Amino acid sequence: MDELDLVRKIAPDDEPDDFVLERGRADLASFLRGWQQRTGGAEPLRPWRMTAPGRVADQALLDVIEHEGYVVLEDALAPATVESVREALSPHLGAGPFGRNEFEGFHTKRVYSLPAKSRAFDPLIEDESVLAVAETMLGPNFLLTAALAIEIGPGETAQGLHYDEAFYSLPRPRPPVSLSTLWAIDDFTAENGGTLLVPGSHRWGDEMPSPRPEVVPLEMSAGSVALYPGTLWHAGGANVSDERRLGVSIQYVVSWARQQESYLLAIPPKAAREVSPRLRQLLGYSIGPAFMGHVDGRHPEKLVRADR
Ligand SMILES: O=C(O)CCC(=O)C(=O)O
Repeated sequence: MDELDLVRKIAPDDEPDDFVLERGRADLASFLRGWQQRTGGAEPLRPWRMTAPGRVADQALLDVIEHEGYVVLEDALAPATVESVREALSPHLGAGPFGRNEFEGFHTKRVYSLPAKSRAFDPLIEDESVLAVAETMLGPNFLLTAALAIEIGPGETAQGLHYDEAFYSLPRPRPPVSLSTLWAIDDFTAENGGTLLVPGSHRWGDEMPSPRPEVVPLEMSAGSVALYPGTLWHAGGANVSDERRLGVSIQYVVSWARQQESYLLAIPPKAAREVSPRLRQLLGYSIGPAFMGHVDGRHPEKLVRADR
């Protein structure tokens, strides 16, 4: 079989219909209308913080990310969803070890590979507002690259500043190849380890400017989510409180990059049948243009369906 035969065999008309997802997008005007209705127009739109606009990405939201390097959607999760995430994590965190190095944090617990552990995390991973931003930023067929919980305990010191896609050796400045989200399961405060962000640092070149610019602590209530490109410099904050700070980090990447977590091993075909088609696609049971990800010349979805 030559290369063209392969393309004909697996893409695009060989793709299952539910892989081509059409999502409605609200325009700026309708976002602002909704926001004004919720706030009575009384509250000014702060530059980097918004009330979750519902299940849409919006140019206003993308503009804030582009300008500031991050945005916070407040109250993006219902309290019941926050609690179900906390419950799903509790057995893993209770028993789980602390970090193994400075980066993971010696007073911090991490639970990796969340989609392999519970369906409680799916509403976060599949949040339509986040996915719409990801699609605009990363293009079609983007993938999940990491999904982990981070519980910063009392006594933790601040993590080293870094950006999440540093391991892709691509010269900066450049557009991001990944989108990071950080969901607050506890309130994030400046005292309990709220993430330290460097506004505008997504535009930096390869070197960190000197002197080091000011960091801003990410303060947000439980149920909120921060979105930032994988090029934004940030760090977990020091926890000088006596409470733990639980967050869930979910990251997406362009379709052509290797995922950080090996989801096809963590959620093999038999288990993948039990998750939604959209999540399967994000895990990597999908084809990136033109035929990246094929299995023996076929769409991976066929393997999942056949493996009964
Ligand atoms: O949990 C946080 O606040 C961020 C941690 C972080 O950036 C990381 O571990 O890569």
